[in-house]
Amino acid sequence: MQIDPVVASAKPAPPRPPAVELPRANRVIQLPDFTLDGDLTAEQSDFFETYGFIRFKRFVARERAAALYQAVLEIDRKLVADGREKVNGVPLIFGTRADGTRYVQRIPFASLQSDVFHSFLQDPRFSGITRTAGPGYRIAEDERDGLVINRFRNEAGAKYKRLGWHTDSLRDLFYFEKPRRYLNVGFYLTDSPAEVGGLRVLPCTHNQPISSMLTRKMHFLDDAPDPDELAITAEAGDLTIHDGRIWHRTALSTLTGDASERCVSYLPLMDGPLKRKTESSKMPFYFRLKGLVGY
Ligand SMILES: O=C(O)CCC(=O)C(=O)O
Ligand SMILES: [Fe+2]
Repeated sequence: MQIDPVVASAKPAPPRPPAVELPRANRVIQLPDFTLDGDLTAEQSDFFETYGFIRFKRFVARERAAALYQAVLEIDRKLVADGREKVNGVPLIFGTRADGTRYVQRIPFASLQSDVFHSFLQDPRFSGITRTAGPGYRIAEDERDGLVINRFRNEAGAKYKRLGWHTDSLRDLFYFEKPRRYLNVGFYLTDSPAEVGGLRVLPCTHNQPISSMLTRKMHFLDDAPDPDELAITAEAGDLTIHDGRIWHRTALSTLTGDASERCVSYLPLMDGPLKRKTESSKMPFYFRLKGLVGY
């Protein structure tokens, strides 16, 4: 039978499959659109304690996130202009543009370098999150790596494109401390749809024994998608919290160049002994491990 071309083209177009398919866990675990007004509600705390992560929509308006992103670019320009290689002993990770100029892909201690970020941390809702973390927790602005800004990009000169599976608590061992609960508060400066790769977590693994925290996967070397992983997508202005003991990775963007940039800051909330970093602090051993796997 001959198909009349006019009739054929009048048919509704079949629904377009999403550019990037989300992992199957995303079809089972719906990420609720929580918002954070003061302290976490009982429902929000339950979600966080159950899964080991939580996402809050519109922690700040897109415009504020865009202004904070401009502050990132300012910190970047200053670090490059000053020829800095480290901040408080923590190495910077650089990418190289096609014209040979450098940009910083991992900026530690950002709030010590920028009033804009320091004031951002004075938002009373951060104290609410700190209270949720537990008594004695504090915002670690000058400990470990302080407020870290990551700029993942997928392009030829980029050094920081993705991250293999890891737990953040492994760091504790390199500081000769028993891994304990510490929370990583993520703030999204740019949009993070599935296309730009982004955070993949293994829900509930924050409740694992230390043995599986160490050995479930090869830290940073294993980059393979896990059948049980969940993708955390977000928009500029959203905020996430994940437990440092949860297994997670950063997936490579399917886009390239500027469209692939995913800029997320991480703020550690810690308790325990206070070990302030200064310009005379030594490079943490942890970075040798990262260096070995090419970051
Ligand atoms: O890409 C992310 O959101 C997570 C980055 C991360 O896991 C890390 O810097 O330790
Ligand atoms: Fe991490």
